[in-house]
Amino acid sequence: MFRIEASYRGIAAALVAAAAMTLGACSLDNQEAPALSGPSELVTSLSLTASPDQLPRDGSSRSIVTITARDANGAPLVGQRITLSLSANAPQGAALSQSEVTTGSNGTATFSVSAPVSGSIGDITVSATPVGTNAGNAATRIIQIRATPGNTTAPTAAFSFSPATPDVGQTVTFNGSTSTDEGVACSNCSFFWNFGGDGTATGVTAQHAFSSGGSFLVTLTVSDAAGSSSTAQQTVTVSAPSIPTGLSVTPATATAKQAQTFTASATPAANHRITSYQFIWGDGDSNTQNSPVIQHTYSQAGSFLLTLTVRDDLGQSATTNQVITVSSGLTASFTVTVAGTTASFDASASSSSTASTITDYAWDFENDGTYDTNGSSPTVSHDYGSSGTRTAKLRITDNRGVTQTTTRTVTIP
Ligand SMILES: [Ca+2]
Ligand SMILES: [Ca+2]
Repeated sequence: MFRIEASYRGIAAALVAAAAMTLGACSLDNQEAPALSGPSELVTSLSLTASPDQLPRDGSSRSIVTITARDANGAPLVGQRITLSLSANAPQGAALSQSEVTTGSNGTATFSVSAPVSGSIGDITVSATPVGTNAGNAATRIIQIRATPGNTTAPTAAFSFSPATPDVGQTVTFNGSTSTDEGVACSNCSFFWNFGGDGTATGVTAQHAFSSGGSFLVTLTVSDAAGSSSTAQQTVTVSAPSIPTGLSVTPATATAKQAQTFTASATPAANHRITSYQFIWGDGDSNTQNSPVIQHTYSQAGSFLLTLTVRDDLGQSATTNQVITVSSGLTASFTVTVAGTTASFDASASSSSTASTITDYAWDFENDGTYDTNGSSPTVSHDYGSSGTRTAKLRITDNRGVTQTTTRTVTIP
C-alpha cells in the first residue's frame, strides 16, 4: 500500500518537473523532485486570503480572495488551475465571481465573493481545489468569510394593529413587519398570532374579527430561521355596539289588491349602518333588500303580522313584529224592509272606494255560517216564516275578488 502511493508520488513529481521545464519559468530548485516520503501538502501549497474577511449581509459588497500556489520548495506555481466552489449551505445570495482561476506569473490568482442578502443565515465557505497533473497530491483548501450579522440572537417581535378600537365583527389588521432579527427587518422569520383566545393566524400580517366585546391580549410570536423566537403582546379592546333599535314600519294599514309603499326604520349603533331589511309580510310572502322602502300588495283584507328584521354592518340583527291592517276598500251596507214574515233586503248602498265593481252579493239570512243565496243583484227577499229577531249577513265581492261583510238585525213582528 505504502509502496504504491510512494511510486505514484514519484510519477507526479516527475510530471511537475517536466511541465516546469517546458514552461521554462522555473528556477533550478523547482526541477528537483520532492522527497518521496514527504507529506502531500508539500507538493503544492495553496494559501488563501480574503480582504475583507467578513461581509455585511447587503447583497452587494464584495470580498477579494487571493490564492497563492507554491510548489514543494515554496516557489510560485504558474498556470495552476484551481476550481472554486461554495459550500452547499452557503447563505442566500452569496456568490463567486467565477468557478475556476489559473495562477499567473507570480503564482497568484484572485476572485471575488459577493455578499449574501439581508436575512440570510450562516457564513460563507469557499473551497479551492487544484486541478491538473498534480491535483492528486493537493488537498482542497477552504477559506471562511464571515457574514455579519450572524443569526445568533432571537428576533425582536413587534406589531401594530388597526383600527385601534375595533367593534365586534369588525376586521382588524395586524402587522408584524416592524419585527426585526439581527438588526434588520425579519424577512425570513415566521409569525404566529394568538388573538387572546379568539383564534390564531400565521403570516407577517393577519386579519381578525373578534367575536365578542372585551379585552383581548394578542400575542405575536416571531421565530427566526435558527429557531430562536420572541413574543410581543398588546391588548385590543373590542367594543360591542348595541343592536339596531327603534324598529318600525309605516304605514300600518293597506288596502287589499292595492300596492302599498312601506318604509321601515331602525336606528343602528353609532358609526354603524343598517345593511339589510327583511320583511315577512304575514301573508306567505317575504322580501330581503338593502333599501328600507318597499312596495307590497296584500291580496285580501285582514290583519297580518308583519315581521321586520334588520341587520347592521357588524352582522347584528334585531326583529320586531307589527300588525298591518288591510282594508278591503269596500263598504258593505244594506237595508231591510219587513212585510209579514218576509224581509226584503237592498244592498245597493254598498260601495267601493277603489274604483272596483261589486259583482256579487251573498246572503246568510240567519248568520249561521252558510250563505243561502248569492247573485249580481243587490236586492233579495227571504221569508223567515215566523216572528222573531235574527241577524242577517251580507258579503259583497268586487271584480278583484276582494270581499267585505256586514250584519244587521232583522225583527219579524
Ligand atoms: Ca436571529
Ligand atoms: Ca244561512
